Amino acid sequence: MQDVDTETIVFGGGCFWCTEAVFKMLKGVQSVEPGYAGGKVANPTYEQVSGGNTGHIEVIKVVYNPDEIAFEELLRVFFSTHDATTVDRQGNDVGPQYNSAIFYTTPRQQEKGQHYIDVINKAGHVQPIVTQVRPLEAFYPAEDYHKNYYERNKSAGYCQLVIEPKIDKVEKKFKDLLK
Ligand code: MHO
Repeated sequence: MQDVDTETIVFGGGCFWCTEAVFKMLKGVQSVEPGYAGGKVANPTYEQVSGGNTGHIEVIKVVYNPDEIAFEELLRVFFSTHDATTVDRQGNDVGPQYNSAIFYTTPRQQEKGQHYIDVINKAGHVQPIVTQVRPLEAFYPAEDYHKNYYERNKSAGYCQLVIEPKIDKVEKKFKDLLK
């Protein structure tokens, strides 16, 4: 099957084990791949990125069919499942690799992403959203052992404490978007 109808978006929303697990649940999402983006170092390793000096952010590359799931719906799930108000951290995970970011691949995604943030920030009900909206320059896939991490390690402490609550939230809040 040719992928003529799909679009790609790259999201940074904290640890990519979490974001991968969440976005794999959604209908219209054809693939989710953890990796690194936003920095200057080519083909970085997890250890390099964890060191905090590569400029890279832990991200997922999401390939979706916009006829089955709207970009706005992906944005709703994205902003509901991570804290977009903290710089250089996501919960207990601290470092620039945990920054919130949208790496767009189309002008429409840029516009919709920025608009979504502007609306929330203008309403002023929460701390300002600090999500970076940037063009995707390069995506570097993560090492194989990061792929399907949640599926393969459900009993690990991090998965139970940090990832499972996000999964539960999506199951309840976004029933209509599930596979
Ligand atoms: N604090 C977590 C983060 C993992 S994530 C892929 C850990 O080091 O286990 O950044």
